[in-house]
Parts: sequence; structure tokens; C-alpha cells
Amino acid sequence: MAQQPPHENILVEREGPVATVRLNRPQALNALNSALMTELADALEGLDADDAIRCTVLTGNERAFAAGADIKEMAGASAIDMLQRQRFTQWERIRKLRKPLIAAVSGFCLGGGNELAMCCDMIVASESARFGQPEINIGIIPGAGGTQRLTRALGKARAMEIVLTGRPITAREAYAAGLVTKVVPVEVYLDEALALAREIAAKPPLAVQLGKDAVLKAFDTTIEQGLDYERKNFYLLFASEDMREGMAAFVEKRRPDFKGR
Ligand code: DAK
Repeated sequence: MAQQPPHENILVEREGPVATVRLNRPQALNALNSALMTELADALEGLDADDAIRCTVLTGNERAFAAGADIKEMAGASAIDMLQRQRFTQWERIRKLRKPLIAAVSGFCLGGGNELAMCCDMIVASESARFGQPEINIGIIPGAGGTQRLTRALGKARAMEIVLTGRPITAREAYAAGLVTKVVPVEVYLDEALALAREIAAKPPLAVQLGKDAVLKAFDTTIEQGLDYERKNFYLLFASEDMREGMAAFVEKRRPDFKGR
């Protein structure tokens, strides 16, 4: 793995093929300042490039996944400052990760925090999680994908309500609306996310990667282009050793040993 400098705003742990990255500014409800976002993008890219890691869980703490971008950092900024800070770069780096990223969310998941959770491939939520885009209350709108991803996930009517009222929804509402994968008691939300990560980490990594890639493609293609894209990823997997191993193991009634090749 590429050497990474020590982090001030996040904690990174690894256990076998699963890494956990924890947002760690509890005094500010994990508000996403520039330093945190840079550390996060660096760390996630490092894990994405690490052959030993197959899935990552991104979490906060019980009280907050993240309460949004750091308002204190943004408060004095001009439009040109915002443009020149180029904060979208870090978000783009996270959006382009190839390995699966699971958000384990408890408590406040607001503004940029919700946008970050929605950049992840799945969300495991504790019953106490609250998802919202309260930017309207401070005179702005979501700036890191909230209007687009919420609308795709929940449909226009629910997305409009969330973006225009700023009112958060509960974990159960988020589940019913299709935003989150599962809702579990607060005591086990991280364990559940880790169990999901371990389950995915045991699958053939190339198939996982190309499956993620194909699902994400559905957001920006016509059905015709999407089906064509899926088919090409599907064919490509017939060039993998893991496909031979998976099918041979099925025929021979044994457990497959996937290598990621
Ligand atoms: N920024 C900075 N500090 C925050 C914060 C935030 N978003 N949220 C909470 N904190 C700080 C509080 O200021 C407080 O600090 P101290 O006063 O103790 O120093 C501490 O965290 C604890 O918060 P509270 O005392 O307020 O705790 P409560 O339980 O009373 O209330 C709350 C919790 C979540 C309801 C409340 O803190 C709150 O309303 N927070 C703000 C939520 C919010 O409006 N979020 C949206 C922010 S705008 C971009 C990418 C993304 C974005 C923008 C640009 N680019 C790529 C360019 C995203 C924008 C946003 O997210």
C-alpha cells in the first residue's frame, strides 16, 4: 500500500480485506472541512489502489455521520473563493473509486454529510440516523450532488420536499424511499456494515468492480446504452481467472478461491 501521512481528521483501520475509515471531528459533528476532505480522498484512493483491500466502510460516530460541510469555513467565502478552492476535486476522487464503499450512518447525516453518504455504494443506517439537506436554511442549496442523487434515489416529489424545506427524514423513511440498504439498531449499525463489507469482500473482486461500474452507469445512460455497457462488462469477466474458478468450483461442489485476476 502507498504510504499515507498520519491523519488528523479521520481514522483508518484495516482488518483482512476490509478497511474502516472513520470521520473524526466529533467536536464539530464531523463537519467536512477542506483538510478532512483532502485526507479522506487521499485515504480512500490509497485503499482503492491496495490489492489487499476489497471493500471499505465509511463511518462517523453514533451522534453524527457528518452534519455537513463546515459552515464556519464557508461563512466568509466569496463565489470566487469557492471556485478557486476547487473542493469538487476531492468529491470527484471519491466518486471515481472502483471498489465498493459502504456508509455506516448514525445520527446526523446532513448537507454534505448526506451527499457523502450518497457517494457511497450502499448505506447501512442506525435507527437514529437522520438524512437531510438543510442548506436552504443557510441561504444555499446542496452543492455536492444532493439535488441530483436525491432525485434519482427518491423521485422528484420527495427530493423537492427535502431540498426546499430542509427537513430531515428518519432512517425508516429513508429505507422506505430506497435511499438506504438497511436499518438496524444503533448498537449494531457498524457491525452490520462490516458484515456486509466482509460478505462482498469474499466475492470475486473483478466481478464486484465491474458490477459496481455497471450499476453506476445506469444513472447516466439510456437503457439501450446501459444494457450495451453491462453486456461488455459481462463479456469481459469471461476473460478472468476468477470466472473459471467460480464455475469450476460450482461444478466440483467446492468453495471457490478467488484471486482478483
Ligand atoms: N459546520 C461547522 N460546525 C458545525 C456544523 C457544520 N455543518 N454542524 C455542527 N457544527 C458544530 C456546532 O457549531 C457546534 O460547535 P460549538 O458551538 O460547540 O463550537 C458543534 O458542532 C455541535 O453542534 P450543535 O451544538 O449545533 O449541536 P446540536 O445537537 O444542538 O444541533 C445540528 C445539531 C446538526 C442540528 C446543528 O449542529 C446544525 O444544524 N448543524 C448544521 C447543519 C447544516 O446546516 N448542514 C449543512 C451545511 S452546508 C461543496 C460540497 C458540499 C457542500 C458545499 C460545497 N463543494 C464541493 C464546493 C455542502 C454544504 C453543506 O453541507
